[in-house]
Amino acid sequence: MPSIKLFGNRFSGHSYKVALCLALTNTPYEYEEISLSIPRPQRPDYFRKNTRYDEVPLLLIDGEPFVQSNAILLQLTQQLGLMLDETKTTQIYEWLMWEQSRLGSSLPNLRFELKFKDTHEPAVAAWLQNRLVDDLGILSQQLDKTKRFALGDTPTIVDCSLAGYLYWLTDADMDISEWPLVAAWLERIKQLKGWQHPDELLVG
Ligand SMILES: N[C@@H](CCC(=O)N[C@@H](CS)C(=O)NCC(=O)O)C(=O)O
Repeated sequence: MPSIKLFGNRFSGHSYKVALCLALTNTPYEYEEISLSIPRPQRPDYFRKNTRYDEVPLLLIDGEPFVQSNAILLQLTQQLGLMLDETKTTQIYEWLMWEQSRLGSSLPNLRFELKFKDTHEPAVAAWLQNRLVDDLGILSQQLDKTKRFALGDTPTIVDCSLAGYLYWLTDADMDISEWPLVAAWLERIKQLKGWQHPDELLVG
């Protein structure tokens, strides 16, 4: 097994996606918290020199750097065989792209707006909330078809990606019970061996 090191942050669902994949596959890794309250230029040199975008997550596999959460998940499945499902490659790419442009954008930004910013922009929050409602509708439709996990009977990296921020939905002032299929799917992921809530998994 190669040496794996994850740099993340406890408030980052993008970091959680990667940590969740490693946890669900019982893959040993080292974790280091990067404080995002420190200005970017002052973050540790060994972190900055490996991140093109100055963002977490960063994953080192035998010292080789990988960035962008969904690209990291693809690397974990392709290079290390974690949660591998070669029959679903096209759908995996499709849903990872959708996640980045929709759910992985609307929810973290709404959460940031409502939980972390000192002053709120009601119009921005309303716009993000509308998008998030649409996104949870799309995810519900998919789960209605597949019944158990995002792409079928077994979990894939797509489940890790889509679930990235959803255990924090209350931070965005939304109630998961309004999307029962999504709530049941999150509960199903929760029952998988190795699952931990992001507040526990990302403590560093
Ligand atoms: N598209 C990126 C987004 C990563 C991202 O937005 N990371 C945030 C934390 S969740 C970050 O590191 N921001 C840098 C900062 O706050 O200075 C991914 O999926 O990895």
